[in-house]
Amino acid sequence: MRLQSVELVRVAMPLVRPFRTSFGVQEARDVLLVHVITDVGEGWGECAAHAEPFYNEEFTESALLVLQRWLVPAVASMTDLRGADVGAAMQQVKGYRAAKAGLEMAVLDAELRAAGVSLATYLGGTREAIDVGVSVGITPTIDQLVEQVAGYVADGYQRVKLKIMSGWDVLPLRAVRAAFPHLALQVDANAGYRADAMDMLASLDEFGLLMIEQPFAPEELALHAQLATRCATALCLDESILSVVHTAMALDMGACSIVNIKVGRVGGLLEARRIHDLCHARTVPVWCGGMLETGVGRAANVALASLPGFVYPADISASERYWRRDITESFVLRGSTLAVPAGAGLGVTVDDEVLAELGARRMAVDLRE
Ligand code: NPG
Repeated sequence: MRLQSVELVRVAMPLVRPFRTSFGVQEARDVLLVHVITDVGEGWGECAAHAEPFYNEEFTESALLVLQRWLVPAVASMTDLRGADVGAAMQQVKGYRAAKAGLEMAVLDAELRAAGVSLATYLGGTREAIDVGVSVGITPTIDQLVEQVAGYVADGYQRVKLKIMSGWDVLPLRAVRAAFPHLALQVDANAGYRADAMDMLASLDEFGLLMIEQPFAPEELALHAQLATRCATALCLDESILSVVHTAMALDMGACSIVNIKVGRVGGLLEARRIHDLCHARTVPVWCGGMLETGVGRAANVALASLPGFVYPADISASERYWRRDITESFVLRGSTLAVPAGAGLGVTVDDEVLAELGARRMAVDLRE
Protein backbone atom coordinates (compact mmCIF):
# COMPACT_ATOMS: atom_id res chain seq x y z
CA MET A 1 0.00 0.00 0.00
CA ARG A 2 1.11 3.60 -0.67
CA LEU A 3 -0.29 6.97 0.30
CA GLN A 4 -1.52 9.00 -2.66
CA SER A 5 -3.02 11.95 -0.88
CA VAL A 6 -3.99 13.08 2.58
CA GLU A 7 -6.63 15.55 3.62
CA LEU A 8 -7.08 16.99 7.12
CA VAL A 9 -10.67 17.86 7.89
CA ARG A 10 -11.43 20.30 10.68
CA VAL A 11 -14.96 20.78 11.87
CA ALA A 12 -16.57 22.50 14.87
CA MET A 13 -19.21 20.25 16.41
CA PRO A 14 -21.44 21.65 19.17
CA LEU A 15 -22.15 19.20 22.01
CA VAL A 16 -25.75 18.43 22.95
CA ARG A 17 -24.97 19.82 26.44
CA PRO A 18 -21.87 21.45 27.91
CA PHE A 19 -19.44 19.04 29.60
CA ARG A 20 -17.63 20.42 32.67
CA THR A 21 -14.60 18.75 34.25
CA SER A 22 -11.94 19.89 36.72
CA PHE A 23 -9.97 21.23 33.72
CA GLY A 24 -12.70 23.31 32.09
CA VAL A 25 -15.95 23.32 30.14
CA GLN A 26 -16.34 21.84 26.67
CA GLU A 27 -19.25 23.28 24.70
CA ALA A 28 -18.15 22.11 21.29
CA ARG A 29 -15.40 19.97 19.85
CA ASP A 30 -12.79 21.25 17.48
CA VAL A 31 -12.70 17.96 15.57
CA LEU A 32 -9.75 16.97 13.40
CA LEU A 33 -10.15 14.04 11.01
CA VAL A 34 -7.48 12.42 8.88
CA HIS A 35 -8.60 11.22 5.45
CA VAL A 36 -6.08 9.14 3.51
CA ILE A 37 -6.32 8.05 -0.11
CA THR A 38 -4.09 5.09 -0.94
CA ASP A 39 -3.59 2.94 -4.01
CA VAL A 40 -6.02 0.41 -2.49
CA GLY A 41 -8.70 2.87 -1.32
CA GLU A 42 -9.52 5.44 1.31
CA GLY A 43 -9.50 5.48 5.09
CA TRP A 44 -10.56 7.78 7.93
CA GLY A 45 -9.09 8.47 11.35
CA GLU A 46 -9.86 10.88 14.19
CA CYS A 47 -7.39 12.88 16.21
CA ALA A 48 -8.88 13.11 19.71
CA ALA A 49 -7.13 16.36 20.68
CA HIS A 50 -9.33 19.21 21.88
CA ALA A 51 -9.20 22.94 21.18
CA GLU A 52 -7.28 23.72 24.37
CA PRO A 53 -4.28 21.98 25.99
CA PHE A 54 -6.19 21.47 29.26
CA TYR A 55 -6.53 17.66 29.41
CA ASN A 56 -2.93 17.16 28.28
CA GLU A 57 -0.36 19.15 26.28
CA GLU A 58 -1.81 18.48 22.87
CA PHE A 59 -4.44 20.68 21.20
CA THR A 60 -6.10 20.60 17.80
CA GLU A 61 -4.06 23.37 16.19
CA SER A 62 -0.78 21.76 17.36
CA ALA A 63 -1.84 18.32 16.15
CA LEU A 64 -2.78 19.78 12.76
CA LEU A 65 0.62 21.41 12.36
CA VAL A 66 2.57 18.32 13.42
CA LEU A 67 0.56 16.15 11.03
CA GLN A 68 1.16 18.54 8.12
CA ARG A 69 4.81 19.15 8.76
CA TRP A 70 6.16 15.82 10.01
CA LEU A 71 3.79 12.91 10.50
CA VAL A 72 2.13 12.79 7.09
CA PRO A 73 5.43 13.24 5.18
CA ALA A 74 7.03 10.45 7.27
CA VAL A 75 4.21 8.04 6.44
CA ALA A 76 4.02 9.18 2.81
CA SER A 77 7.66 8.16 2.32
CA MET A 78 6.84 4.50 3.16
CA THR A 79 6.70 2.41 0.00
CA ASP A 80 5.30 -0.75 1.61
CA LEU A 81 2.77 0.98 3.83
CA ARG A 82 1.01 -1.06 6.50
CA GLY A 83 -0.93 0.15 9.52
CA ALA A 84 1.25 -1.97 11.79
CA ASP A 85 4.38 -0.04 10.71
CA VAL A 86 2.99 3.49 10.96
CA GLY A 87 3.86 3.88 14.65
CA ALA A 88 7.55 3.15 14.06
CA ALA A 89 7.64 5.51 11.06
CA MET A 90 6.40 8.39 13.25
CA GLN A 91 8.73 7.60 16.18
CA GLN A 92 11.08 10.51 15.55
CA VAL A 93 8.33 12.91 16.59
CA LYS A 94 8.04 13.05 20.38
CA GLY A 95 4.60 13.17 21.94
CA TYR A 96 1.62 14.29 19.82
CA ARG A 97 0.00 10.98 20.52
CA ALA A 98 -3.51 12.01 19.45
CA ALA A 99 -2.19 13.22 16.08
CA LYS A 100 -0.29 9.95 15.61
CA ALA A 101 -3.35 7.93 16.62
CA GLY A 102 -5.48 9.71 14.00
CA LEU A 103 -3.07 8.99 11.17
CA GLU A 104 -2.48 5.36 12.17
CA MET A 105 -6.26 4.85 12.40
CA ALA A 106 -6.80 6.21 8.88
CA VAL A 107 -4.10 3.94 7.41
CA LEU A 108 -5.49 0.92 9.26
CA ASP A 109 -9.00 1.77 8.05
CA ALA A 110 -7.81 1.93 4.42
CA GLU A 111 -5.86 -1.32 4.74
CA LEU A 112 -8.69 -3.24 6.41
CA ARG A 113 -11.39 -1.87 4.10
CA ALA A 114 -9.37 -3.12 1.14
CA ALA A 115 -8.88 -6.51 2.83
CA GLY A 116 -12.55 -6.76 3.85
CA VAL A 117 -11.65 -7.24 7.53
CA SER A 118 -13.28 -5.39 10.43
CA LEU A 119 -11.05 -3.47 12.83
CA ALA A 120 -12.40 -5.52 15.75
CA THR A 121 -11.40 -8.77 14.03
CA TYR A 122 -7.96 -7.39 13.16
CA LEU A 123 -7.35 -6.32 16.77
CA GLY A 124 -8.50 -9.65 18.20
CA GLY A 125 -11.92 -8.60 19.49
CA THR A 126 -14.03 -11.34 21.02
CA ARG A 127 -17.45 -9.68 21.49
CA GLU A 128 -20.21 -8.48 19.20
CA ALA A 129 -21.45 -5.87 21.65
CA ILE A 130 -19.71 -3.98 24.42
CA ASP A 131 -20.95 -2.73 27.77
CA VAL A 132 -20.94 1.03 27.98
CA GLY A 133 -21.48 3.67 30.62
CA VAL A 134 -21.86 7.40 30.64
CA SER A 135 -19.57 10.11 31.95
CA VAL A 136 -21.46 12.93 33.65
CA GLY A 137 -19.89 16.37 33.95
CA ILE A 138 -20.01 18.82 36.83
CA THR A 139 -23.38 20.61 36.93
CA PRO A 140 -24.41 23.99 38.39
CA THR A 141 -26.36 22.31 41.22
CA ILE A 142 -26.55 18.90 42.89
CA ASP A 143 -30.25 18.62 41.96
CA GLN A 144 -29.34 19.05 38.30
CA LEU A 145 -26.72 16.32 38.64
CA VAL A 146 -29.23 13.87 40.14
CA GLU A 147 -31.68 14.78 37.38
CA GLN A 148 -29.08 14.17 34.65
CA VAL A 149 -28.08 10.84 36.15
CA ALA A 150 -31.76 9.84 36.32
CA GLY A 151 -32.13 10.66 32.63
CA TYR A 152 -29.15 8.49 31.67
CA VAL A 153 -30.35 5.61 33.85
CA ALA A 154 -33.73 5.88 32.13
CA ASP A 155 -31.92 5.70 28.76
CA GLY A 156 -30.48 2.32 29.84
CA TYR A 157 -27.00 3.16 31.13
CA GLN A 158 -26.10 0.90 34.04
CA ARG A 159 -22.77 2.49 34.94
CA VAL A 160 -22.24 6.16 35.61
CA LYS A 161 -18.97 8.04 36.02
CA LEU A 162 -19.13 11.33 37.89
CA LYS A 163 -16.57 14.05 37.40
CA ILE A 164 -15.26 15.34 40.72
CA MET A 165 -13.06 18.25 41.76
CA SER A 166 -12.20 20.13 44.91
CA GLY A 167 -15.53 21.51 46.19
CA TRP A 168 -17.56 19.02 44.13
CA ASP A 169 -16.96 15.57 45.56
CA VAL A 170 -18.47 14.17 48.77
CA LEU A 171 -21.79 16.07 48.65
CA PRO A 172 -22.77 15.39 45.02
CA LEU A 173 -21.65 11.80 45.46
CA ARG A 174 -23.77 11.39 48.58
CA ALA A 175 -26.83 12.74 46.75
CA VAL A 176 -26.38 10.47 43.72
CA ARG A 177 -25.71 7.42 45.87
CA ALA A 178 -28.83 8.14 47.96
CA ALA A 179 -30.97 8.41 44.82
CA PHE A 180 -29.43 5.32 43.16
CA PRO A 181 -28.30 2.90 45.90
CA HIS A 182 -27.45 0.06 43.48
CA LEU A 183 -26.07 1.93 40.47
CA ALA A 184 -22.53 1.03 39.38
CA LEU A 185 -20.77 4.34 40.10
CA GLN A 186 -17.22 5.57 39.68
CA VAL A 187 -15.52 8.97 39.91
CA ASP A 188 -12.93 10.78 37.82
CA ALA A 189 -10.88 13.73 39.11
CA ASN A 190 -8.83 14.40 35.94
CA ALA A 191 -5.70 14.93 38.05
CA GLY A 192 -7.34 17.79 39.95
CA TYR A 193 -6.29 16.99 43.56
CA ARG A 194 -3.14 17.50 45.60
CA ALA A 195 -1.69 15.41 48.41
CA ASP A 196 -3.80 17.25 51.01
CA ALA A 197 -6.93 15.56 49.59
CA MET A 198 -5.66 12.11 50.60
CA ASP A 199 -8.02 11.72 53.61
CA MET A 200 -11.08 12.89 51.66
CA LEU A 201 -10.26 10.50 48.80
CA ALA A 202 -9.80 7.58 51.20
CA SER A 203 -13.18 8.44 52.76
CA LEU A 204 -14.92 7.81 49.42
CA ASP A 205 -14.86 4.10 50.34
CA GLU A 206 -18.28 4.65 51.97
CA PHE A 207 -19.89 5.06 48.52
CA GLY A 208 -19.00 1.61 47.21
CA LEU A 209 -17.43 2.95 43.99
CA LEU A 210 -16.12 0.74 41.18
CA MET A 211 -13.00 2.88 41.10
CA ILE A 212 -11.47 6.31 41.65
CA GLU A 213 -9.83 7.59 38.46
CA GLN A 214 -6.74 9.79 38.31
CA PRO A 215 -7.03 11.86 41.50
CA PHE A 216 -3.50 13.33 41.28
CA ALA A 217 -1.24 14.81 38.60
CA PRO A 218 0.01 12.42 35.89
CA GLU A 219 3.58 12.30 37.24
CA GLU A 220 2.50 11.64 40.85
CA LEU A 221 2.76 7.84 40.67
CA ALA A 222 4.13 7.59 44.21
CA LEU A 223 1.22 9.60 45.57
CA HIS A 224 -1.26 7.32 43.83
CA ALA A 225 0.57 4.29 45.28
CA GLN A 226 0.27 5.84 48.74
CA LEU A 227 -3.47 6.39 48.32
CA ALA A 228 -3.86 2.79 47.12
CA THR A 229 -2.61 1.58 50.51
CA ARG A 230 -5.07 3.89 52.29
CA CYS A 231 -8.35 3.02 50.57
CA ALA A 232 -10.27 -0.11 49.69
CA THR A 233 -11.66 1.36 46.45
CA ALA A 234 -9.64 0.43 43.36
CA LEU A 235 -7.53 3.18 41.78
CA CYS A 236 -7.51 3.65 38.01
CA LEU A 237 -5.04 5.76 36.04
CA ASP A 238 -5.83 7.71 32.86
CA GLU A 239 -3.59 10.77 32.28
CA SER A 240 -0.52 8.97 33.76
CA ILE A 241 -0.65 6.16 31.19
CA LEU A 242 0.93 7.27 27.91
CA SER A 243 2.38 3.95 26.71
CA VAL A 244 2.95 0.33 27.58
CA VAL A 245 6.11 1.42 29.45
CA HIS A 246 4.14 3.84 31.63
CA THR A 247 1.65 1.05 32.28
CA ALA A 248 4.27 -1.42 33.48
CA MET A 249 5.84 1.25 35.68
CA ALA A 250 2.53 2.25 37.29
CA LEU A 251 1.59 -1.38 37.95
CA ASP A 252 5.03 -2.22 39.37
CA MET A 253 4.74 0.74 41.73
CA GLY A 254 1.25 -0.21 42.88
CA ALA A 255 -0.05 3.15 41.63
CA CYS A 256 -3.21 1.59 40.17
CA SER A 257 -5.05 -1.71 39.88
CA ILE A 258 -7.20 -0.76 36.85
CA VAL A 259 -6.10 0.97 33.63
CA ASN A 260 -8.14 3.32 31.44
CA ILE A 261 -7.02 2.92 27.80
CA LYS A 262 -7.64 5.80 25.38
CA VAL A 263 -6.47 5.51 21.79
CA GLY A 264 -5.69 9.22 21.48
CA ARG A 265 -3.76 9.42 24.75
CA VAL A 266 -1.44 6.48 24.06
CA GLY A 267 -0.59 7.20 20.41
CA GLY A 268 -2.84 4.80 18.56
CA LEU A 269 -4.82 1.62 18.38
CA LEU A 270 -1.79 -0.66 18.30
CA GLU A 271 -0.15 0.83 21.40
CA ALA A 272 -3.59 0.59 23.02
CA ARG A 273 -3.62 -3.10 22.17
CA ARG A 274 -0.11 -3.56 23.62
CA ILE A 275 -1.30 -2.01 26.88
CA HIS A 276 -4.32 -4.29 26.84
CA ASP A 277 -2.10 -7.33 26.23
CA LEU A 278 0.27 -6.45 29.08
CA CYS A 279 -2.63 -5.91 31.50
CA HIS A 280 -4.42 -9.05 30.34
CA ALA A 281 -1.27 -11.11 30.92
CA ARG A 282 -1.03 -9.66 34.43
CA THR A 283 -4.80 -10.08 35.05
CA VAL A 284 -5.18 -6.33 35.48
CA PRO A 285 -8.64 -5.19 34.30
CA VAL A 286 -8.81 -2.42 31.70
CA TRP A 287 -11.59 -0.35 30.18
CA CYS A 288 -11.87 2.00 27.25
CA GLY A 289 -11.99 5.74 27.88
CA GLY A 290 -13.48 8.33 25.56
CA MET A 291 -12.70 11.88 24.49
CA LEU A 292 -16.05 12.96 23.08
CA GLU A 293 -15.25 11.45 19.69
CA THR A 294 -17.38 11.62 16.55
CA GLY A 295 -18.56 8.38 14.94
CA VAL A 296 -15.09 7.88 13.44
CA GLY A 297 -13.18 7.74 16.72
CA ARG A 298 -16.15 6.08 18.42
CA ALA A 299 -16.06 3.20 15.91
CA ALA A 300 -12.38 2.67 16.69
CA ASN A 301 -13.04 2.78 20.44
CA VAL A 302 -15.88 0.27 20.20
CA ALA A 303 -13.68 -2.13 18.18
CA LEU A 304 -10.89 -1.82 20.76
CA ALA A 305 -13.29 -2.38 23.65
CA SER A 306 -14.30 -5.73 22.12
CA LEU A 307 -10.96 -7.25 23.20
CA PRO A 308 -11.22 -9.74 26.09
CA GLY A 309 -9.36 -7.73 28.75
CA PHE A 310 -11.85 -4.83 28.63
CA VAL A 311 -13.93 -5.89 31.60
CA TYR A 312 -15.41 -2.62 32.91
CA PRO A 313 -18.00 -0.65 30.90
CA ALA A 314 -16.49 1.86 28.48
CA ASP A 315 -16.84 5.66 28.42
CA ILE A 316 -18.35 5.23 24.97
CA SER A 317 -21.93 6.40 25.02
CA ALA A 318 -24.49 6.45 22.22
CA SER A 319 -23.98 9.17 19.58
CA GLU A 320 -27.10 11.08 20.71
CA ARG A 321 -25.50 11.73 24.12
CA TYR A 322 -22.97 13.96 22.30
CA TRP A 323 -24.32 15.12 18.93
CA ARG A 324 -27.59 16.22 17.40
CA ARG A 325 -26.27 14.81 14.16
CA ASP A 326 -23.09 12.76 13.90
CA ILE A 327 -20.87 12.68 10.81
CA THR A 328 -21.30 8.89 10.46
CA GLU A 329 -24.22 6.57 11.12
CA SER A 330 -25.17 6.80 14.80
CA PHE A 331 -24.24 4.39 17.56
CA VAL A 332 -27.47 3.47 19.30
CA LEU A 333 -27.82 2.09 22.83
CA ARG A 334 -29.21 -1.46 23.08
CA GLY A 335 -29.87 -2.06 26.74
CA SER A 336 -26.57 -0.86 28.17
CA THR A 337 -24.49 -1.96 25.17
CA LEU A 338 -23.31 -0.77 21.76
CA ALA A 339 -22.93 -3.15 18.81
CA VAL A 340 -19.39 -3.61 17.47
CA PRO A 341 -19.34 -2.62 13.77
CA ALA A 342 -18.91 -5.72 11.62
CA GLY A 343 -18.13 -3.95 8.35
CA ALA A 344 -14.63 -3.70 6.90
CA GLY A 345 -12.20 -1.26 8.57
CA LEU A 346 -13.91 1.06 11.04
CA GLY A 347 -17.23 -0.15 9.64
CA VAL A 348 -18.75 3.33 9.47
CA THR A 349 -19.07 5.80 6.59
CA VAL A 350 -18.30 9.49 6.84
CA ASP A 351 -21.14 11.61 5.47
CA ASP A 352 -19.65 14.33 3.26
CA GLU A 353 -22.94 16.22 3.20
CA VAL A 354 -23.08 16.49 6.98
CA LEU A 355 -19.46 17.65 6.99
CA ALA A 356 -20.34 20.34 4.44
CA GLU A 357 -23.43 21.42 6.42
CA LEU A 358 -21.28 21.76 9.53
CA GLY A 359 -18.89 23.99 7.59
CA ALA A 360 -15.93 21.58 7.66
CA ARG A 361 -12.61 22.92 6.35
CA ARG A 362 -10.83 20.39 4.14
CA MET A 363 -7.08 20.89 3.81
CA ALA A 364 -4.90 18.93 1.39
CA VAL A 365 -1.49 18.05 2.85
CA ASP A 366 1.71 18.35 0.89
CA LEU A 367 3.19 14.84 1.07
CA ARG A 368 6.83 15.92 0.60
CA GLU A 369 9.15 16.36 3.55
O1 NPG B 1 -17.96 9.88 26.66
O2 NPG B 1 -16.29 10.41 25.37
C1 NPG B 1 -16.93 10.47 26.43
C2 NPG B 1 -16.38 11.34 27.53
C3 NPG B 1 -15.68 10.57 28.55
O3 NPG B 1 -15.28 11.75 30.57
C4 NPG B 1 -14.91 11.47 29.45
N1 NPG B 1 -13.81 11.98 28.92
O4 NPG B 1 -11.34 12.77 31.29
O5 NPG B 1 -12.00 10.91 30.49
C5 NPG B 1 -12.04 12.13 30.52
C6 NPG B 1 -13.00 12.90 29.64
C7 NPG B 1 -12.37 13.80 28.63
C8 NPG B 1 -13.17 14.61 27.89
C9 NPG B 1 -11.03 13.86 28.44
C10 NPG B 1 -12.64 15.48 26.98
C11 NPG B 1 -10.49 14.71 27.50
C12 NPG B 1 -11.30 15.53 26.80
